[in-house]
Amino acid sequence: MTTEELEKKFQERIDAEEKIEAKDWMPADYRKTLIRQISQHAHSEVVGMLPEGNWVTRAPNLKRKAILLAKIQDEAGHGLYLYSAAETLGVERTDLIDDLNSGKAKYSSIFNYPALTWADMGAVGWLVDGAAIMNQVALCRTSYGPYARAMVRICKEESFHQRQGYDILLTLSKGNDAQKRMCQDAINRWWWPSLMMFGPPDANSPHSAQSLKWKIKRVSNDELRQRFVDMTIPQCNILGMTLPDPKLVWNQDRGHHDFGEIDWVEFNNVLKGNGPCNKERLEARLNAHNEGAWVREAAMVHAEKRARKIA
Ligand code: BYC
Repeated sequence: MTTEELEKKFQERIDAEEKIEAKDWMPADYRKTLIRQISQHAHSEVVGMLPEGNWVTRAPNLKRKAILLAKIQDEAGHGLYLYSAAETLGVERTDLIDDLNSGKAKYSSIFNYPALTWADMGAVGWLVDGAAIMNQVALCRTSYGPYARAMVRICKEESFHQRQGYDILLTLSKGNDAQKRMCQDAINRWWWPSLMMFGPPDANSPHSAQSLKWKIKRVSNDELRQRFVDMTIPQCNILGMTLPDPKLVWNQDRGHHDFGEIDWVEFNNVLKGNGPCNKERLEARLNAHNEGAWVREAAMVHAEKRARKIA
């Protein structure tokens, strides 16, 4: 078959909602796009542990600490499923991790913002995990089988993460004046960066059209963002808090909430490495990688010994 014929057959399989599996023929750009997206996603999970890790020793009680630890461990697990999914496409995990550590690879913009107070653990869980779930539930139906299957489990765990974040904020919102202020302040700081997580507007998203055609992405950046805004407002009302956007208003004609303009200059700056915590995050990743070298070496020696025993 010619490449054109193979591409046509491939698109027919996609249109028929068939899952593409690791050994199936796929266009080179489909593979490349998946490796890019899945590895960026894996890096986001791993870097996402850092702002929360910062609060483990300062959680207000043992129960909150145990829950936060479990959440952070889940994020590490998500990174591992996703690196495994990427490896099915013929890349080496070590190369992907090298790209993260050298600053070559992207990870979600959101993790370049600081977690300043305990309320940030609530806002991250509620808003950041909430935005992540909105995006990831759609990805459970992505056309690449190994990615779609990884997403199913990740989404189940993310739902618990969002609930724990909301629970932190609900407690603070019923607390004293200082706790209420802390709650509102965290929401104010995380709201706009959470909306940026969905990526640039559809009109400025270079990858969207092809990714939607290949059903790598199932819903556009703007549509997911809108769904997130609509979902979040009633939850915010229950908290008795406000969102930092004077333009947020229900639009009867559209059947959705209108909202203000996102600061895309800020977003692009964060992507270029100039966000408040970009340098700190990369340094922390690099240190963790270097300090963990002995664990990787020990695991390799153990695996080799086992392999020799079995042989
Ligand atoms: N941050 O054409 P576009 C989580 C980049 S957190 C950084 O729309 P695409 C977690 C994009 O990569 C969430 N970069 O791209 C939660 C591209 O750059 P390159 C992680 C961004 O790929 C709590 C360029 O901008 N989730 O899991 O079609 C705790 C043009 O964009 C961002 C995922 O990664 C951003 N926010 O759509 C712990 C979900 N937005 O590659 C962890 C999977 C855009 O050309 N990924 N860019 O240099 C996706 O669904 C899609 O990749 C995106 C972007 C919607 C993010």
